[in-house]
Amino acid sequence: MFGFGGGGPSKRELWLDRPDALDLLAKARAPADFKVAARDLIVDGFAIVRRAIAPELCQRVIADYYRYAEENAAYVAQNLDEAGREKRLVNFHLWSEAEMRVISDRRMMRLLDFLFGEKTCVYSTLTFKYGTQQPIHRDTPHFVTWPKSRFFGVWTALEDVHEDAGPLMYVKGGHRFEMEHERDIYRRVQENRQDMSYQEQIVHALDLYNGIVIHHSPGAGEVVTAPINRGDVAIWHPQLPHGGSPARDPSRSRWSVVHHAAPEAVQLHMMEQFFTHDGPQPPAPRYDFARKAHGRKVAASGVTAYM
Ligand SMILES: O=C(O)CCC(=O)C(=O)O
Repeated sequence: MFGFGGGGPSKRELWLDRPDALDLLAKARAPADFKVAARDLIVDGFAIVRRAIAPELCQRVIADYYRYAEENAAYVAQNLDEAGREKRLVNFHLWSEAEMRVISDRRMMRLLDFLFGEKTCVYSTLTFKYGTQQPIHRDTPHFVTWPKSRFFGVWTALEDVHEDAGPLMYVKGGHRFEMEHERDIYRRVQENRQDMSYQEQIVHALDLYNGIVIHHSPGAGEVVTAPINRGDVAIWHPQLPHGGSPARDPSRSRWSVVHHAAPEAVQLHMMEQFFTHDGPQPPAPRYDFARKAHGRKVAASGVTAYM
């Protein structure tokens, strides 16, 4: 594995988040393009690796999706949004060998190993036929780890992203702003909303958290859209505010797959733990690994389904 030699950073923190991250990077042993990606993540919270995935493989994922849709026509018809477009498909890599290949690409995985400083596994995926138009948000509540920030969103364009299709957007450098601690937000909800059930309180805490991210984002950095073409892979820091920009033409496709990447030694936890779990020790493990794909462990953490 590429890295830092004997005196490298400890695994207690993401080395990219250390105040001396750029010095560490200068000393690291890694290919030049890995270092560029690491630098962009340190400074901007966002990096693009151009032409990382072969165009033919991207096309095979789309062809697999059409085969899936044909074989599951009734299920697809039940999962359309108000505009009649398919919703996002979770864990399509468990159905499509081509998608599994995209997300476990050998070189991208080695880059992620370098960024985490430890071996990366395959966790879960979302496959999008259309732009998400999702408001600016941080992913941390949905993919929380102990130690913190052991997560990257890894987004592959399966086709060239047209500017009218709602390109990915993000707040440049926005991964650095501090906000009220999540357990303080939850405590406030517990105190003030005793009329709510536990689940409602968690969802309300998430709404407040997302509101704070949206409120702080404009002052934290420039909001930019990323020009991304087929086979390019974008990686974002877990704390980076990002989303899908509004689509001028929502009927235009924007084929893409996002892989939620974590080290195999660290479990990804969900928003209940994010708001309620205290202390340095992680909660009990949630999932096991069912198999390996291209030398990488694959989490047994769900099924292929629309969401
Ligand atoms: O693909 C997009 O438009 C946004 C995706 C996103 O925000 C996410 O997966 O967290």
